[in-house]
Amino acid sequence: MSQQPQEAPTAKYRKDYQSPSHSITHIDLEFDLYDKETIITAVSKIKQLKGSDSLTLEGEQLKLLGVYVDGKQWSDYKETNGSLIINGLPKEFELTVKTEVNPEENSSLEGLYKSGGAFCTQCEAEGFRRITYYMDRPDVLAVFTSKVIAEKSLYPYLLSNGNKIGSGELENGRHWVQWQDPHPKPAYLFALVAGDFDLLSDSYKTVSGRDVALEIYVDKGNLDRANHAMLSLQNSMKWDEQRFGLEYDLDNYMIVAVDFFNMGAMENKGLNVFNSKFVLANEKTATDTDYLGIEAVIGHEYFHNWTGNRVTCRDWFQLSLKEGLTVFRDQEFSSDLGSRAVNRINNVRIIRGPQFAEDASPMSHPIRPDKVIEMNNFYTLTVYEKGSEVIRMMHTLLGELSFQKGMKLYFERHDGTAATCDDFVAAMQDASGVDLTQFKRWYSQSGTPTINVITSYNSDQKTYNLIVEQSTKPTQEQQEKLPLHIPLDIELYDVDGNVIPLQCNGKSVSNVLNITDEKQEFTFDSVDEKPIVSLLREFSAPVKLVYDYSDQELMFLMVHATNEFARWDAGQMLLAKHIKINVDNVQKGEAFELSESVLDAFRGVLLSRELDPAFIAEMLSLPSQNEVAGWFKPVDVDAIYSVLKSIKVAIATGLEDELSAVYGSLSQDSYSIEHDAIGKRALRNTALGYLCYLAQGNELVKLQYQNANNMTDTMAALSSANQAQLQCREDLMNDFSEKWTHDGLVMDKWFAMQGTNPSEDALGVVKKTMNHAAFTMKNPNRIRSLVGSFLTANPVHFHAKDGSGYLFVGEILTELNQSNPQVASRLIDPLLKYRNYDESRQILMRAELEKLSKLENLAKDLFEKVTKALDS
Ligand code: B3K
Ligand code: ZN
Repeated sequence: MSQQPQEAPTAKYRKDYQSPSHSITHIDLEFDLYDKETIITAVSKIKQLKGSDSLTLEGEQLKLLGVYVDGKQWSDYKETNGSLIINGLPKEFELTVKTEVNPEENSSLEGLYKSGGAFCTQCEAEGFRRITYYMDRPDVLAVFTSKVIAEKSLYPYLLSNGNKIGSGELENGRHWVQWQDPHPKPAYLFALVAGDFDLLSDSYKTVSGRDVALEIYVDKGNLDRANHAMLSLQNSMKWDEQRFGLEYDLDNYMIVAVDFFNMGAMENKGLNVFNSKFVLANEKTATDTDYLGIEAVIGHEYFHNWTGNRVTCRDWFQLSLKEGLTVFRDQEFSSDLGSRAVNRINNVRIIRGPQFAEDASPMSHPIRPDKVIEMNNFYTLTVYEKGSEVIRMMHTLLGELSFQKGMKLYFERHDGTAATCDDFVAAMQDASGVDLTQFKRWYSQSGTPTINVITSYNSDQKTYNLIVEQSTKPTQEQQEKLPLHIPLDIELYDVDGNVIPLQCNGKSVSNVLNITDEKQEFTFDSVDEKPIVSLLREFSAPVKLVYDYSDQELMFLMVHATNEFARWDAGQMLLAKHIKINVDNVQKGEAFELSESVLDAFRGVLLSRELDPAFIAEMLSLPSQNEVAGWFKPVDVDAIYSVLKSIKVAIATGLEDELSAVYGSLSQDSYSIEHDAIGKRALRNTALGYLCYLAQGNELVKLQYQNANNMTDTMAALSSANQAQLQCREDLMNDFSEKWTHDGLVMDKWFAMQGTNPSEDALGVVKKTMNHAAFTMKNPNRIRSLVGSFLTANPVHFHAKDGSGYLFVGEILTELNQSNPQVASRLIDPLLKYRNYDESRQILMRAELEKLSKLENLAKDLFEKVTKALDS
């Protein structure tokens, strides 16, 4: 068995890419599945492409049982740490590699492992090398055949990619099924599942009339929770045909829901493996947010079939080629099916909150990284979400029609191959004629650009002038920054809210300005009065906007901006101004203040009869504590918490009548997940989130909890009780836990409440909760719900001055470094940002990082992040 590397892990660089030395056209796998000793036989057809007669294969945590070339035992090989080097090979040969692995002991949930009673695999990014020695890189594409053998009574379903081509019975109660995937693919898209499930079957007729069998496999007893996933899959298939002209290419599409999974889901060809969180839902167990999450993730994995699987990545530095693009596609899917404005708002919250924070952290990297130690560390908000923003900017610059032409050309050129981000941009440029040369810097430059805007009006000339300056601060790994090509979408209004058409030299011009220089000036003519400008409409670029808006202008835009996103954004900017003023007040020991006019602006929104309730709910939601933290250095955690709470109480007090009226008028008798119904619930529960701070709060929350006929309303009550620390909190929490202890997935919601509990003894509560019957450190969902929410959403207690929060997290990370390094590496992020805090907190946080850096057997995952943080 090869060991974890003892010497310092080494980095790989994008610039060092070399094409593969050999091709593998076919691989024929056989799995003889046993809990502790699974034997894998891999027979590959290999051709030499370059000069040398030796072949290097990757492998980790494997017991090598034998190597054969063209059927003959081969001894001219060397097994090193992480690789197998086979020498003296012919130009073309059949290689057989026999390995043994221990799925039961595999707690990393990478490679072949047991999830509950089932065997399953996770191979992206580099997990296939934990199954057999192979050229485990995305630019080696082979036709996979897989034979799966296991005990029939325990594992009646034996699944792998593609079409079933054979099956049979064996002695000793074992059976086998053989699969073949006709589409050549890299090893990271391989999957195997063996288990006993309930099965939901349906079908889909593609646009060209082919019937596709759709199958969703869930744990026994969960069949009534799979319908929404099935509907979402059918909707995804239809949407991709209609909007992108892309049809599914196999006769079956299988999804398996498993409880033990490191991330959301995995797009393995024809056999997606999903975290059960993103499959299972009914109104009793899932919130509206869960339903929407399922739709988005089912869509995302399905859309990967073209953007990821049919065209894959040449190397892992190109990850955003498939992820940024597929996130863009899933965002468009959700927006076309639901509310575009609400979707945009939620995506922008992620960019402005955690993604901007990542850009400013020791882990900052371009959407196409240049240097990687552990690939799993780069499945980041930058690669995914900022990557999607980069695709969206191209969409804005080209327009839907040319963008779709670009997609078509991309598939014509690269279908069935492994491509690069440059290939994608080239297709977009060639199909549209839009010059994207400078735009490509978005792929190589990290950090968040700032756009500074100064405006002036000339009443004699009737001209309006915009001076736009852009700059990007140096990031840890990249000091030099160049000007980017930034699409800046703007609109002008007259005092009555009418749109003033944009004209330059008498000619009408686009709303989207091309910002390409460090400093640029735009002059618009025929502007008859001093206008009000709406800037960065639709968040047309992932940048920080600096513009000196007055309160009055923002209140005007909240009402008159034609773009719904811009209205919401004006509300957020107004809140931001007053949050900043009050943080300053708190720090100076002065009183909290919020003017009547600000309250009036939100009163107007609340009383609007035209606006969609879902949108009003977003307008009334404050920026998160984490987003606000990004505006300050050093971050004053306690002051920010107290200001956000004071704003809540001020709005609740000032708008009590309106909030109560809205709350009373929006109750619904039955539950449906139509968007209209979701919107009403969202607004009603937003109102509750304010009213809970008032005298009536305790009764109101208790009543809602008792009367709720769906999980959305139950959780809204529980979360209000939690945040406002209501007297009923404990009773409601106990009731919930008694009802759901048997169901880990539902209990995750409860664990998150414990993780974010604002009581004095928050950490004590978290520690105690770790002994709850439904909690286990083996399940990533449980860890993220309890410990993850403490770290990311309970800043006051995670950052407790005595360092107790940091110490606790250090201990958890030490444990996870052994059992599941990928999960450890996700959790550590808040600790990396220690430089943002005051000196005494910095010292305490750094001490934990230093302890971790000295761990024996520190996994590559943590090594990479800890080293970067300590170097900062
Ligand atoms: N491609 C997978 C993520 C794999 C993560 C590996 N650590 C899911 C997705 O983005 O669709
Ligand atoms: Zn993806």
